[in-house]
Amino acid sequence: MNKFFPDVEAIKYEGEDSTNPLSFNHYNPKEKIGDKTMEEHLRFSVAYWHTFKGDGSDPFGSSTMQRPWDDIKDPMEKAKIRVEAAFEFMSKLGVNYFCFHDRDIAPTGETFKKTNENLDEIVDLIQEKMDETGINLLWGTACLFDHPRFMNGAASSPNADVFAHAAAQVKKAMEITKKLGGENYVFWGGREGYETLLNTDMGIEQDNIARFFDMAIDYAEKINFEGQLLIEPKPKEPTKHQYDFDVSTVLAFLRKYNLQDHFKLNIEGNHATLAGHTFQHELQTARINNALGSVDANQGDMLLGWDTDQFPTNVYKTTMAMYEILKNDGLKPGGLNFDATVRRPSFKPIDLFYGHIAGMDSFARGLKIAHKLLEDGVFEDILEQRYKSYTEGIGKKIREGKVGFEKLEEYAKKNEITNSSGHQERLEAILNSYI
Ligand code: XUL
Ligand code: CO
Repeated sequence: MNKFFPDVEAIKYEGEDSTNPLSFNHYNPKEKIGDKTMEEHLRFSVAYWHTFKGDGSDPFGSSTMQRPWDDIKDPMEKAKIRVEAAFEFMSKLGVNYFCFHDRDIAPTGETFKKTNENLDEIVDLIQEKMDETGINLLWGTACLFDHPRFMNGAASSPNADVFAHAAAQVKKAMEITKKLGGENYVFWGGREGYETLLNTDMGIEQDNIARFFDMAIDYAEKINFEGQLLIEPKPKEPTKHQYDFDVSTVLAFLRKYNLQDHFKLNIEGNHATLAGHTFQHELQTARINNALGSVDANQGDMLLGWDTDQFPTNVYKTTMAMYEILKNDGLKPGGLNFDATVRRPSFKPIDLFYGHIAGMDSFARGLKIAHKLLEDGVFEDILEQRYKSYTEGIGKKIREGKVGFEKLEEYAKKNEITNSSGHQERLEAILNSYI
């Protein structure tokens, strides 16, 4: 496989001192960090939509990207060449997983039936390539937001015919995900949200989404799909207000409709920041609720209020993300999917390698630093000290539910309060010394 990216050989780990831009400085797949190799910890995945479909167009201009399949006109032919190129790219990069939307991999046909036939043909080709390379499917999903029929949402559309179409599409997407051995299946809200409450009944729309998820659970069971179902929160874009706003909103939704045992969350870096949280906040909120499933590894730009889907190169953020992931005992069967795209002026095919290498090295560094922080018990010891008052005396009784307001009033009347400093600045300096 050396047809589409002839100037690039397999990317290798060359250590921190290497200046070869087509090498890893930190990601050394077989190196053990604690009890697992880096490859097992990180479970990197390439996003088909950005890397093999992204053309660099934005609301102000047309495509900029130069890609090996640009000259091919026939849509099915193009889809096949993309598959070939994708597997050459992923093999050279040394990534073991990929993710796709149904509409990324195959073109739509005149009818729904023809669209599914197109999908089947491409899925067979993908299967062949997966067998040949050993690359696996991290997750599949359905694109329920691009086609004009989904202008008002999919499962939340006020039009029941749209709901039905979305169900048919997810049914097929689950089937192909299962066929390809997908380890997870993702639901991202797409256009499940609203523009104005003047024409929206949130109650009906959210009940309908829950009904849709019930059906998805039933169908997964029916076809014996054993992968993890994931919901990906996002606060805005494309709709003004997305129903899957953030981790807490999704957890409340799942609990309201008694769906919490069936889903975990796929947390995306830039979606967290758009919701006004840090990436780590969202990861920890999911982790403490036993709902951290997978990660869309990217970053935003703090000066922009939209989803820039940049490759994650901020080592502070990758460190704190890996800290949460290690505390979660990993992500498996989830992984780190680069839901990230090169910038519009990074239009050369080689930039796809640079982008992924930068993301992989940043997460590998984050993993090493987070592991050291945990090994040294840096923040663990501080937390233990900070919450010590709950391990004995009145605090222990509070934790064990042995006292109420009256007993606490008695206690409070007799006891002076002495607070301790949070030492935040010192902690930030310690973190700096590890980074
Ligand atoms: C959109 C987004 C999606 C999902 C999959 O912001 O993140 O690409 O990851 O539908
Ligand atoms: Co995403």
